[in-house]
Amino acid sequence: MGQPFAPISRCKRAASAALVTEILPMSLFSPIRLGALDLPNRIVMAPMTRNRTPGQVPNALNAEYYAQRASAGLIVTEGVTPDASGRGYIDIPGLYNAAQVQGWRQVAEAVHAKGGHIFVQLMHTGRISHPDFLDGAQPVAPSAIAAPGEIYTHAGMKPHGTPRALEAAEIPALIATYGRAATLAREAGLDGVEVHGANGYLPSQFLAPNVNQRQDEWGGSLENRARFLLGAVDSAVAAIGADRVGVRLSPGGVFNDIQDPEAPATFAYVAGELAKRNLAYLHVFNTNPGFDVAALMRANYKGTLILNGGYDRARAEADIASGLADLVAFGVPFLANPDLPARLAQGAALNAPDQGTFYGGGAKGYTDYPVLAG
Ligand code: 8OZ
Repeated sequence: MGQPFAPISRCKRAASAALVTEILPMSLFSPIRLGALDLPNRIVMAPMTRNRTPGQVPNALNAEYYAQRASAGLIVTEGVTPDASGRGYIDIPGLYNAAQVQGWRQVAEAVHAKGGHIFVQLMHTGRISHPDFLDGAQPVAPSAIAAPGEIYTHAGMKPHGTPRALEAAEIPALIATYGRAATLAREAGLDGVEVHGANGYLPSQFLAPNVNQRQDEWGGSLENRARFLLGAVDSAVAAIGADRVGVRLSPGGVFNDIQDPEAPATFAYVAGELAKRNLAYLHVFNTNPGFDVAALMRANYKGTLILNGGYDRARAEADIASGLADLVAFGVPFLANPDLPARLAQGAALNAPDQGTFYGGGAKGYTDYPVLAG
């Protein structure tokens, strides 16, 4: 006899759940399971460099800034240096020593006290760095090819110099810094890490044929060019589990002089490889480089997909309802609106961002944006 009626009642529940899903499309405010986390909404705070961490140790002002934005389903922090060799901008935080772990602990506690969730973005800047940030050492890169343009240092704007091509023998240890930083992130109480594979920083430099001209197993074929990024991801996964690791990509992006004439093929391959890893998510900068980035990534990535890039509420709702995106990340709107989810829910007006205070400074333009009354 067993349980003769149980399967029937389970069936009924399943049928009615399917019906609800059909009638009510997913919205920005539908809860979602993201790897190891249950999020109350699908609104993500996108990573944004703010240059307010002198000494590279997160401070009380940084904790207040992130805590103010804890109503996001998920906060992804600004780019954080996983290894001292990778610091590429003035006053950005690191995650490679004990003081930084302590600093991140106060950020994690402040965000969690308000019910939020926070992943730290691991950003090694490779050739985009400057000796001024590296105690005089030369930045490292796949090949000795300088990025055009200049970088803002404590002594003003300076040209990007020619980086030093990494020796093959030193690459595994560099990859392992992603795993070490992921372990430190969890020690600090952060919920997970996002590997910054976008925007022309080190993993993206390895992927790009114009920047990576190596002829060993780290360059040449697509499989070889993707080895650094996938290695960094695998290092983080081995350290803290795939359900606490995400990846950010910018398919077709040209920031920091990235050029890849085969970008659709490159990113279809990378998405497919990442999909095998059961990560918490893939986070994609959805711009318009001449091919349909979101459609390409959705077709090749059968996991949780976050889209980002100039979204407003209507476009975000449309992409979530259609199933193109599972979550949407907002950058500048979150910078200027600590209560962005409430404003989106109410259709309230948004504060205008003050571009003059995006990078560097103190509380002004950082923790002093007003929230809705009541
Ligand atoms: C703009 C200015 C400074 C840094 C990125 C970390 O593009 C950045 C960044 C962007 O990911």
